[in-house]
Amino acid sequence: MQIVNARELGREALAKLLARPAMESNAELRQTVADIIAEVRSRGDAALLDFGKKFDRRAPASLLAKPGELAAAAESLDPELLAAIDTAIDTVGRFHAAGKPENLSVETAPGVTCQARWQALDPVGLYVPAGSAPLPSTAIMLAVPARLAGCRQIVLATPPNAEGRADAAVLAIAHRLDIDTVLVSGGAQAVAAMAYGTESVPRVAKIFGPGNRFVTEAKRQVAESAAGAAQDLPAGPSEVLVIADDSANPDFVAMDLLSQSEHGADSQAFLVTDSADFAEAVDRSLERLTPTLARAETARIALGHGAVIVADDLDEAVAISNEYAPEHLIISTRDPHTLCDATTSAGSVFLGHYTPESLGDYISGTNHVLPTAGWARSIGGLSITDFMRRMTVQEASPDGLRKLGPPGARLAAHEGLDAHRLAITMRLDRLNQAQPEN
Ligand code: HSO
Ligand code: ZN
Repeated sequence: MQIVNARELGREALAKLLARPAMESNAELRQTVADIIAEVRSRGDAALLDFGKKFDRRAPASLLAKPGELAAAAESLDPELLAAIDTAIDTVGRFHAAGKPENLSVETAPGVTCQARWQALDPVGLYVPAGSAPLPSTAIMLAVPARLAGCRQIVLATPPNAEGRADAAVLAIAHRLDIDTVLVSGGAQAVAAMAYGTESVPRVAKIFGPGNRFVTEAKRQVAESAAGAAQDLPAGPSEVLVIADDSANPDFVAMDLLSQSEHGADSQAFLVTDSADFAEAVDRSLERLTPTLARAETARIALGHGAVIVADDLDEAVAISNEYAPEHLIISTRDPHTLCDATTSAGSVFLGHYTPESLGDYISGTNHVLPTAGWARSIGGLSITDFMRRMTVQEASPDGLRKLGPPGARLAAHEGLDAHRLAITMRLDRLNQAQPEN
Protein backbone atom coordinates (compact mmCIF):
# COMPACT_ATOMS: atom_id res chain seq x y z
CA MET A 1 0.00 0.00 0.00
CA GLN A 2 1.32 3.46 -0.76
CA ILE A 3 2.63 5.32 2.29
CA VAL A 4 2.36 9.10 2.25
CA ASN A 5 3.10 11.90 4.70
CA ALA A 6 0.12 14.21 5.21
CA ARG A 7 2.23 17.35 5.75
CA GLU A 8 4.48 16.74 2.74
CA LEU A 9 1.45 15.96 0.59
CA GLY A 10 -0.43 19.18 1.38
CA ARG A 11 -4.17 19.79 1.64
CA GLU A 12 -5.09 19.60 -2.01
CA ALA A 13 -3.25 16.40 -2.83
CA LEU A 14 -4.58 14.83 0.37
CA ALA A 15 -8.17 15.68 -0.60
CA LYS A 16 -7.52 14.08 -3.98
CA LEU A 17 -6.12 10.96 -2.34
CA LEU A 18 -9.23 10.68 -0.14
CA ALA A 19 -11.66 11.11 -3.07
CA ARG A 20 -13.98 8.22 -3.77
CA PRO A 21 -13.92 6.52 -7.15
CA ALA A 22 -16.78 8.23 -9.02
CA MET A 23 -20.16 6.54 -8.60
CA GLU A 24 -21.28 5.47 -12.02
CA SER A 25 -24.52 7.03 -13.18
CA ASN A 26 -24.23 7.31 -16.92
CA ALA A 27 -26.98 7.81 -19.46
CA GLU A 28 -26.76 4.20 -20.61
CA LEU A 29 -27.27 2.81 -17.10
CA ARG A 30 -30.17 5.18 -16.49
CA GLN A 31 -31.86 4.15 -19.74
CA THR A 32 -31.33 0.42 -19.20
CA VAL A 33 -32.83 0.63 -15.72
CA ALA A 34 -35.73 2.84 -16.87
CA ASP A 35 -36.55 0.26 -19.57
CA ILE A 36 -36.51 -2.59 -17.05
CA ILE A 37 -38.80 -0.68 -14.69
CA ALA A 38 -41.25 0.15 -17.50
CA GLU A 39 -41.31 -3.48 -18.59
CA VAL A 40 -42.02 -4.78 -15.08
CA ARG A 41 -44.73 -2.15 -14.61
CA SER A 42 -46.52 -3.22 -17.76
CA ARG A 43 -45.93 -6.98 -17.79
CA GLY A 44 -45.57 -7.82 -14.09
CA ASP A 45 -44.56 -11.37 -13.16
CA ALA A 46 -43.93 -12.35 -16.79
CA ALA A 47 -41.32 -9.60 -17.11
CA LEU A 48 -39.73 -10.65 -13.82
CA LEU A 49 -39.34 -14.21 -15.09
CA ASP A 50 -37.91 -13.03 -18.42
CA PHE A 51 -35.39 -10.73 -16.74
CA GLY A 52 -34.49 -13.54 -14.35
CA LYS A 53 -33.46 -15.66 -17.33
CA LYS A 54 -31.60 -12.77 -18.88
CA PHE A 55 -29.80 -11.22 -15.88
CA ASP A 56 -29.87 -13.66 -12.96
CA ARG A 57 -28.57 -16.37 -15.30
CA ARG A 58 -31.77 -18.36 -14.76
CA ALA A 59 -35.45 -18.02 -14.09
CA PRO A 60 -36.25 -18.86 -10.48
CA ALA A 61 -37.73 -22.27 -9.80
CA SER A 62 -40.61 -20.33 -8.30
CA LEU A 63 -40.93 -16.53 -8.22
CA LEU A 64 -41.94 -16.62 -4.57
CA ALA A 65 -40.24 -19.12 -2.28
CA LYS A 66 -42.74 -21.79 -1.19
CA PRO A 67 -43.77 -21.62 2.51
CA GLY A 68 -42.31 -25.07 3.25
CA GLU A 69 -38.98 -24.04 1.70
CA LEU A 70 -38.25 -21.58 4.52
CA ALA A 71 -38.65 -24.06 7.35
CA ALA A 72 -36.77 -26.71 5.37
CA ALA A 73 -33.90 -24.27 4.79
CA ALA A 74 -33.64 -23.57 8.53
CA GLU A 75 -33.53 -27.29 9.22
CA SER A 76 -30.93 -27.99 6.55
CA LEU A 77 -28.51 -25.41 7.91
CA ASP A 78 -25.39 -26.34 9.85
CA PRO A 79 -26.48 -26.06 13.53
CA GLU A 80 -23.48 -23.88 14.38
CA LEU A 81 -24.41 -21.45 11.59
CA LEU A 82 -28.02 -21.43 12.71
CA ALA A 83 -26.92 -20.71 16.29
CA ALA A 84 -24.72 -17.85 15.03
CA ILE A 85 -27.71 -16.45 13.11
CA ASP A 86 -29.82 -16.66 16.27
CA THR A 87 -27.13 -14.83 18.27
CA ALA A 88 -26.98 -12.08 15.66
CA ILE A 89 -30.77 -11.76 15.58
CA ASP A 90 -30.64 -11.43 19.36
CA THR A 91 -27.86 -8.80 19.61
CA VAL A 92 -29.08 -6.76 16.64
CA GLY A 93 -32.58 -7.01 18.11
CA ARG A 94 -31.47 -5.78 21.54
CA PHE A 95 -29.67 -2.77 20.16
CA HIS A 96 -32.37 -1.77 17.71
CA ALA A 97 -35.27 -2.33 20.11
CA ALA A 98 -33.67 0.19 22.48
CA GLY A 99 -33.89 2.76 19.69
CA LYS A 100 -37.65 2.49 19.31
CA PRO A 101 -39.02 6.02 19.41
CA GLU A 102 -41.71 7.02 21.92
CA ASN A 103 -44.91 8.75 20.93
CA LEU A 104 -45.22 12.12 22.57
CA SER A 105 -47.89 14.59 23.54
CA VAL A 106 -47.12 18.18 24.53
CA GLU A 107 -49.42 21.00 25.62
CA THR A 108 -47.82 23.86 23.69
CA ALA A 109 -50.24 26.44 25.16
CA PRO A 110 -53.23 26.02 27.49
CA GLY A 111 -55.82 24.09 25.47
CA VAL A 112 -53.54 23.21 22.54
CA THR A 113 -52.08 19.72 22.42
CA CYS A 114 -49.58 18.46 19.88
CA GLN A 115 -48.71 14.81 19.43
CA ALA A 116 -46.13 12.82 17.51
CA ARG A 117 -47.19 9.30 16.66
CA TRP A 118 -44.81 6.77 15.18
CA GLN A 119 -46.28 4.23 12.79
CA ALA A 120 -44.63 1.34 11.01
CA LEU A 121 -44.31 1.55 7.24
CA ASP A 122 -46.28 -1.14 5.52
CA PRO A 123 -45.41 -3.06 3.45
CA VAL A 124 -41.65 -2.70 3.21
CA GLY A 125 -39.24 -4.28 0.73
CA LEU A 126 -35.83 -5.63 1.71
CA TYR A 127 -33.16 -6.28 -0.89
CA VAL A 128 -30.54 -8.87 0.04
CA PRO A 129 -27.77 -8.93 -2.55
CA ALA A 130 -25.97 -12.04 -3.73
CA GLY A 131 -23.40 -10.56 -6.11
CA SER A 132 -20.04 -12.18 -5.47
CA ALA A 133 -21.68 -14.25 -2.69
CA PRO A 134 -24.98 -14.12 -0.81
CA LEU A 135 -24.88 -11.91 2.28
CA PRO A 136 -27.31 -13.40 4.81
CA SER A 137 -26.04 -10.93 7.43
CA THR A 138 -27.68 -8.17 5.40
CA ALA A 139 -31.00 -10.01 5.71
CA ILE A 140 -30.60 -9.82 9.50
CA MET A 141 -29.66 -6.11 9.43
CA LEU A 142 -32.77 -5.28 7.39
CA ALA A 143 -35.36 -7.70 8.73
CA VAL A 144 -34.72 -7.31 12.46
CA PRO A 145 -35.42 -3.55 12.63
CA ALA A 146 -38.35 -3.97 10.21
CA ARG A 147 -39.92 -6.51 12.55
CA LEU A 148 -39.24 -4.43 15.64
CA ALA A 149 -40.73 -1.35 13.99
CA GLY A 150 -43.94 -3.32 13.60
CA CYS A 151 -44.03 -3.63 9.81
CA ARG A 152 -46.61 -6.34 9.21
CA GLN A 153 -45.90 -7.23 5.63
CA ILE A 154 -42.26 -7.60 4.66
CA VAL A 155 -41.12 -8.58 1.18
CA LEU A 156 -37.57 -9.90 0.99
CA ALA A 157 -36.07 -9.98 -2.50
CA THR A 158 -32.88 -11.85 -3.27
CA PRO A 159 -31.37 -13.22 -6.51
CA PRO A 160 -31.54 -16.94 -7.25
CA ASN A 161 -28.53 -19.23 -6.81
CA ALA A 162 -27.36 -21.86 -9.32
CA GLU A 163 -30.42 -24.02 -8.50
CA GLY A 164 -32.77 -21.10 -9.09
CA ARG A 165 -33.49 -20.79 -5.36
CA ALA A 166 -32.84 -18.22 -2.67
CA ASP A 167 -29.78 -18.84 -0.48
CA ALA A 168 -30.62 -21.30 2.33
CA ALA A 169 -29.25 -19.08 5.11
CA VAL A 170 -31.29 -16.11 3.82
CA LEU A 171 -34.39 -18.33 3.77
CA ALA A 172 -33.64 -19.53 7.29
CA ILE A 173 -33.41 -15.93 8.51
CA ALA A 174 -36.71 -15.11 6.79
CA HIS A 175 -38.21 -18.11 8.57
CA ARG A 176 -36.85 -17.03 11.95
CA LEU A 177 -38.32 -13.56 11.48
CA ASP A 178 -41.70 -14.71 10.15
CA ILE A 179 -41.22 -13.22 6.71
CA ASP A 180 -43.28 -15.24 4.30
CA THR A 181 -42.90 -13.27 1.08
CA VAL A 182 -39.48 -14.08 -0.37
CA LEU A 183 -39.15 -12.90 -3.95
CA VAL A 184 -36.50 -14.91 -5.76
CA SER A 185 -35.37 -12.18 -8.07
CA GLY A 186 -32.58 -9.63 -8.13
CA GLY A 187 -31.42 -6.48 -9.85
CA ALA A 188 -33.49 -3.56 -11.10
CA GLN A 189 -36.39 -5.88 -11.91
CA ALA A 190 -36.81 -6.90 -8.25
CA VAL A 191 -36.74 -3.25 -7.18
CA ALA A 192 -39.36 -2.38 -9.82
CA ALA A 193 -41.58 -5.27 -8.74
CA MET A 194 -41.52 -4.14 -5.10
CA ALA A 195 -42.02 -0.47 -5.99
CA TYR A 196 -45.00 -0.93 -8.29
CA GLY A 197 -46.28 -4.38 -7.39
CA THR A 198 -47.01 -7.31 -9.71
CA GLU A 199 -49.56 -10.15 -9.66
CA SER A 200 -47.59 -11.88 -6.93
CA VAL A 201 -45.51 -9.10 -5.35
CA PRO A 202 -47.20 -6.52 -3.11
CA ARG A 203 -46.36 -2.89 -3.72
CA VAL A 204 -44.19 -1.60 -0.87
CA ALA A 205 -43.81 1.89 0.65
CA LYS A 206 -40.03 1.83 0.98
CA ILE A 207 -37.14 -0.29 -0.27
CA PHE A 208 -34.11 -1.04 1.89
CA GLY A 209 -30.76 -2.64 1.31
CA PRO A 210 -27.55 -2.40 -0.69
CA GLY A 211 -27.01 -3.71 -4.18
CA ASN A 212 -25.04 -3.37 -7.37
CA ARG A 213 -25.25 -0.31 -9.63
CA PHE A 214 -28.46 -1.56 -11.29
CA VAL A 215 -30.18 -1.97 -7.94
CA THR A 216 -28.92 1.41 -6.69
CA GLU A 217 -30.03 3.17 -9.86
CA ALA A 218 -33.43 1.44 -9.78
CA LYS A 219 -33.95 2.46 -6.14
CA ARG A 220 -33.09 6.02 -7.10
CA GLN A 221 -35.52 6.04 -10.02
CA VAL A 222 -38.49 4.52 -8.21
CA ALA A 223 -37.93 6.95 -5.30
CA GLU A 224 -38.32 9.91 -7.65
CA SER A 225 -42.08 9.66 -7.66
CA ALA A 226 -44.50 9.13 -4.80
CA ALA A 227 -46.16 6.46 -6.96
CA GLY A 228 -42.99 4.38 -6.61
CA ALA A 229 -41.28 3.61 -3.31
CA ALA A 230 -39.02 5.59 -0.98
CA GLN A 231 -35.44 4.40 -0.51
CA ASP A 232 -33.10 4.04 2.45
CA LEU A 233 -29.46 5.18 2.20
CA PRO A 234 -27.55 5.97 -0.96
CA ALA A 235 -25.31 2.88 -0.80
CA GLY A 236 -21.92 2.69 -2.44
CA PRO A 237 -18.79 0.54 -2.21
CA SER A 238 -17.58 -0.40 1.29
CA GLU A 239 -14.94 1.71 2.98
CA VAL A 240 -12.92 1.81 6.18
CA LEU A 241 -10.52 4.24 7.78
CA VAL A 242 -8.30 3.05 10.63
CA ILE A 243 -6.67 5.47 13.05
CA ALA A 244 -3.86 3.65 14.89
CA ASP A 245 -0.86 4.51 17.02
CA ASP A 246 2.13 2.29 17.82
CA SER A 247 0.20 0.53 20.59
CA ALA A 248 -1.80 -1.27 17.89
CA ASN A 249 -0.99 -4.68 16.43
CA PRO A 250 0.06 -4.30 12.77
CA ASP A 251 -1.45 -7.67 11.80
CA PHE A 252 -4.80 -6.78 13.35
CA VAL A 253 -4.85 -3.46 11.52
CA ALA A 254 -3.79 -5.07 8.24
CA MET A 255 -6.60 -7.62 8.51
CA ASP A 256 -9.12 -4.84 9.23
CA LEU A 257 -8.00 -3.03 6.08
CA LEU A 258 -8.26 -6.30 4.16
CA SER A 259 -11.69 -7.16 5.51
CA GLN A 260 -13.26 -4.17 3.79
CA SER A 261 -11.01 -4.50 0.74
CA GLU A 262 -12.15 -8.06 0.05
CA HIS A 263 -15.73 -6.84 -0.47
CA GLY A 264 -15.00 -5.58 -3.96
CA ALA A 265 -12.35 -4.12 -6.22
CA ASP A 266 -14.05 -0.73 -5.74
CA SER A 267 -13.76 -0.79 -1.92
CA GLN A 268 -11.54 1.76 -0.19
CA ALA A 269 -9.31 1.43 2.88
CA PHE A 270 -7.11 3.98 4.63
CA LEU A 271 -4.81 3.83 7.63
CA VAL A 272 -3.92 7.10 9.34
CA THR A 273 -1.19 6.84 11.95
CA ASP A 274 1.16 9.13 13.87
CA SER A 275 4.00 6.61 13.61
CA ALA A 276 6.06 6.11 10.46
CA ASP A 277 7.45 2.85 11.90
CA PHE A 278 3.95 1.53 12.48
CA ALA A 279 3.00 2.49 8.91
CA GLU A 280 5.90 0.36 7.61
CA ALA A 281 4.94 -2.52 9.89
CA VAL A 282 1.34 -2.56 8.62
CA ASP A 283 2.59 -2.50 5.06
CA ARG A 284 4.75 -5.56 5.76
CA SER A 285 1.75 -7.29 7.38
CA LEU A 286 -0.35 -6.57 4.30
CA GLU A 287 2.31 -8.06 2.02
CA ARG A 288 2.36 -11.21 4.12
CA LEU A 289 -1.36 -11.57 4.80
CA THR A 290 -3.01 -10.57 1.51
CA PRO A 291 -1.92 -13.71 -0.42
CA THR A 292 -3.46 -15.92 2.28
CA LEU A 293 -6.98 -14.76 1.39
CA ALA A 294 -9.35 -16.44 -1.05
CA ARG A 295 -10.16 -12.98 -2.39
CA ALA A 296 -6.54 -11.81 -2.50
CA GLU A 297 -6.86 -10.35 -6.00
CA THR A 298 -9.97 -8.29 -5.21
CA ALA A 299 -8.39 -7.04 -1.99
CA ARG A 300 -5.17 -6.10 -3.73
CA ILE A 301 -7.00 -3.99 -6.32
CA ALA A 302 -9.07 -2.30 -3.61
CA LEU A 303 -5.95 -1.53 -1.53
CA GLY A 304 -4.65 0.29 -4.58
CA HIS A 305 -7.39 2.93 -4.09
CA GLY A 306 -6.30 3.55 -0.51
CA ALA A 307 -3.17 4.62 1.33
CA VAL A 308 -1.32 4.66 4.60
CA ILE A 309 -1.18 8.27 5.72
CA VAL A 310 1.37 9.38 8.29
CA ALA A 311 0.03 12.35 10.27
CA ASP A 312 1.90 14.66 12.67
CA ASP A 313 -0.26 13.58 15.59
CA LEU A 314 -3.54 11.87 16.40
CA ASP A 315 -5.49 15.14 16.39
CA GLU A 316 -4.54 15.55 12.78
CA ALA A 317 -5.50 11.93 12.16
CA VAL A 318 -9.01 12.63 13.45
CA ALA A 319 -9.22 15.78 11.32
CA ILE A 320 -8.34 13.71 8.23
CA SER A 321 -10.93 11.10 9.19
CA ASN A 322 -13.62 13.74 9.71
CA GLU A 323 -12.78 15.14 6.30
CA TYR A 324 -13.13 11.72 4.67
CA ALA A 325 -16.30 10.78 6.66
CA PRO A 326 -15.76 7.00 6.49
CA GLU A 327 -18.51 4.42 6.53
CA HIS A 328 -16.45 2.54 9.16
CA LEU A 329 -13.90 4.13 11.50
CA ILE A 330 -11.64 1.91 13.59
CA ILE A 331 -9.76 3.72 16.37
CA SER A 332 -6.98 1.45 17.53
CA THR A 333 -5.01 3.69 19.87
CA ARG A 334 -4.07 3.95 23.57
CA ASP A 335 -6.97 6.29 24.24
CA PRO A 336 -9.65 5.65 21.62
CA HIS A 337 -12.45 7.35 23.59
CA THR A 338 -11.00 10.86 23.34
CA LEU A 339 -10.60 10.44 19.59
CA CYS A 340 -14.15 9.10 19.31
CA ASP A 341 -15.43 12.20 21.12
CA ALA A 342 -13.64 14.35 18.54
CA THR A 343 -15.19 12.40 15.65
CA THR A 344 -17.86 14.34 13.79
CA SER A 345 -18.34 12.28 10.63
CA ALA A 346 -18.39 8.48 10.55
CA GLY A 347 -21.05 5.83 10.00
CA SER A 348 -20.00 3.37 12.69
CA VAL A 349 -16.97 3.53 15.01
CA PHE A 350 -14.96 0.62 16.43
CA LEU A 351 -12.95 1.34 19.55
CA GLY A 352 -9.77 -0.27 20.84
CA HIS A 353 -7.58 -3.15 19.79
CA TYR A 354 -10.22 -5.84 20.22
CA THR A 355 -13.13 -4.46 18.20
CA PRO A 356 -12.65 -5.54 14.59
CA GLU A 357 -14.95 -3.94 12.03
CA SER A 358 -16.25 -7.37 11.11
CA LEU A 359 -17.80 -7.66 14.58
CA GLY A 360 -20.15 -4.85 13.56
CA ASP A 361 -20.79 -6.47 10.17
CA TYR A 362 -22.23 -9.52 11.86
CA ILE A 363 -22.83 -9.61 15.51
CA SER A 364 -22.09 -6.69 17.86
CA GLY A 365 -25.64 -5.39 17.45
CA THR A 366 -25.17 -2.21 15.38
CA ASN A 367 -26.48 -2.06 11.82
CA HIS A 368 -24.10 -2.67 8.93
CA VAL A 369 -26.17 -0.70 6.41
CA LEU A 370 -24.23 2.54 6.71
CA PRO A 371 -23.66 5.77 4.80
CA THR A 372 -20.81 5.58 2.28
CA ALA A 373 -19.24 8.05 -0.16
CA GLY A 374 -19.06 10.84 2.44
CA TRP A 375 -22.77 10.74 3.35
CA ALA A 376 -21.68 10.09 6.96
CA ARG A 377 -21.26 13.86 7.18
CA SER A 378 -25.01 14.24 7.31
CA ILE A 379 -26.72 10.89 7.88
CA GLY A 380 -26.39 7.83 10.09
CA GLY A 381 -26.80 4.13 9.47
CA LEU A 382 -30.05 2.22 9.35
CA SER A 383 -32.14 2.18 12.53
CA ILE A 384 -35.65 1.30 13.56
CA THR A 385 -36.99 4.78 12.79
CA ASP A 386 -36.13 4.29 9.11
CA PHE A 387 -38.90 1.69 9.04
CA MET A 388 -41.40 4.11 10.54
CA ARG A 389 -43.08 7.37 9.76
CA ARG A 390 -43.76 10.11 12.23
CA MET A 391 -47.23 11.61 12.04
CA THR A 392 -48.09 14.72 14.03
CA VAL A 393 -51.55 15.46 15.44
CA GLN A 394 -52.85 18.65 17.03
CA GLU A 395 -56.04 19.59 18.78
CA ALA A 396 -57.18 22.97 20.09
CA SER A 397 -60.02 23.51 22.51
CA PRO A 398 -62.03 26.77 22.28
CA ASP A 399 -59.72 28.21 24.93
CA GLY A 400 -56.73 26.98 22.99
CA LEU A 401 -57.97 28.76 19.85
CA ARG A 402 -58.60 31.92 21.87
CA LYS A 403 -55.00 31.77 23.04
CA LEU A 404 -53.11 30.90 19.84
CA GLY A 405 -55.64 32.05 17.21
CA PRO A 406 -54.76 35.78 17.36
CA PRO A 407 -50.99 35.41 16.89
CA GLY A 408 -51.68 32.79 14.19
CA ALA A 409 -54.03 35.20 12.40
CA ARG A 410 -51.43 37.96 12.68
CA LEU A 411 -48.84 35.81 10.91
CA ALA A 412 -51.39 34.93 8.21
CA ALA A 413 -52.18 38.61 7.70
CA HIS A 414 -48.45 39.31 7.32
CA GLU A 415 -48.20 36.67 4.60
CA GLY A 416 -51.27 38.10 2.87
CA LEU A 417 -53.12 34.78 3.02
CA ASP A 418 -56.72 35.76 3.68
CA ALA A 419 -58.24 32.31 3.90
CA HIS A 420 -55.62 31.26 6.42
CA ARG A 421 -56.43 34.28 8.58
CA LEU A 422 -60.19 33.93 8.19
CA ALA A 423 -60.15 30.21 9.03
CA ILE A 424 -58.97 31.34 12.45
CA THR A 425 -60.85 34.62 12.95
CA MET A 426 -64.20 33.20 11.79
CA ARG A 427 -64.00 30.64 14.55
CA LEU A 428 -62.90 33.25 17.06
CA ASP A 429 -65.90 35.41 16.07
CA ARG A 430 -68.23 32.48 16.57
CA LEU A 431 -66.76 31.82 20.01
CA ASN A 432 -67.18 35.48 20.94
CA GLN A 433 -70.84 35.44 19.85
CA ALA A 434 -71.54 32.29 21.83
CA GLN A 435 -69.97 33.69 24.95
CA PRO A 436 -70.06 37.49 24.65
CA GLU A 437 -68.75 37.93 28.20
CA ASN A 438 -65.45 36.35 27.13
N1 HSO B 1 -19.09 -4.44 5.56
C1 HSO B 1 -20.30 -4.48 4.76
C2 HSO B 1 -21.33 -5.41 5.26
C3 HSO B 1 -20.97 -6.86 5.30
N2 HSO B 1 -19.79 -7.38 5.61
C4 HSO B 1 -21.77 -7.93 5.05
C5 HSO B 1 -19.86 -8.70 5.57
N3 HSO B 1 -21.07 -9.04 5.23
C6 HSO B 1 -20.93 -3.08 4.77
O1 HSO B 1 -20.05 -2.14 4.34
ZN1 ZN C 1 -17.98 -6.28 5.61
